[in-house]
Amino acid sequence: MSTPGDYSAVRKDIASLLHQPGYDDGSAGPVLVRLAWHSSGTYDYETDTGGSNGAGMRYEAEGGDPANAGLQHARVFLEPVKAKHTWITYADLWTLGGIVAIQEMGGPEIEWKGGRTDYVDDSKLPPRGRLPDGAQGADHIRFIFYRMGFSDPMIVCLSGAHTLGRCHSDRSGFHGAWVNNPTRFSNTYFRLMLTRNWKEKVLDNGVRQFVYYDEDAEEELMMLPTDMALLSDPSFRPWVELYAKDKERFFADFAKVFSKLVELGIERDEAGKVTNADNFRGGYHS
Ligand code: ZEM
Repeated sequence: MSTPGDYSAVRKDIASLLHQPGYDDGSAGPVLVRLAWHSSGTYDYETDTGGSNGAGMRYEAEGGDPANAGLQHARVFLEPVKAKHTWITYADLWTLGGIVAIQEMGGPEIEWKGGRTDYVDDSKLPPRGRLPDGAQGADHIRFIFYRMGFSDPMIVCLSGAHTLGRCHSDRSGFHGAWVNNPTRFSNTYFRLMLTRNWKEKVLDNGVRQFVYYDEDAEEELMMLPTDMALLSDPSFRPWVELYAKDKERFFADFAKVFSKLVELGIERDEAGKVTNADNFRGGYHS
């Protein structure tokens, strides 16, 4: 137990569960980052629906979306933290999980504020299909991310998260990691994208991706079709080049854009208090 609002106690406990020797590359970090992103990335500006408020992945409508396959692992990793700090909402815990994981994996410190609600407002539920499909191209990525209010440079920057973690055949159908040190936050994704000779490959399950055999790592690394679209699109590409050569700039921009991501749909007053969360029904008192 901790005092309600003591987020530093929660941060500490998230940090100490990241080491998971039996799981993937030995870290819960990447899948926690994906949980934070998919919690928030359903947001639509025009209708003010979706986003992290409500922690909708607890329910089948959102949790069972094929786009969210595998994220139950992330939620299970965080369950002991919720059991210990019962006052925190899932919506806060799932977004904070990604923030702490990025920092612990060597990434930037990212501004994060609490106060999200677990109260499910039926009028705010996102339909399925709001999250991006890795098999598609630049038009699709723009359609998905413009809906959340992101620009082309922000899209490229956010995609740099693919320096973390891997694709799982039994989750998305894609297979492999983007870089050979996938539990360390860096700009390697951009550097490899630009400098390696990526070849199209159709996997046994019929899924199409791009691969490059890394002789040093003795491992085949991968890119999604949406990743490669950043390289071929004239508005995206200069940002790939910038982030590949300027790691500091990438870290600084990523910190800004990821904190914007986890704030989608959260309204605050000047003091930072959330004004569109029903905390009586969903928050501290639930
Ligand atoms: Zn991802 N992502 N993503 N992404 N992603 C996967 C894995 C991870 C796309 C996508 O289709 C996929 C962002 C944007 C986009 C992470 C973070 C962020 C996987 C593999 C796919 C298929 C899932 C699996 O099989 O387990 C597409 C199309 C995107 C937009 C164009 C953004 C934005 C992210 C955060 C800022 C992370 C960390 C992973 C690794 C998860 C893991 O379990 O290792």
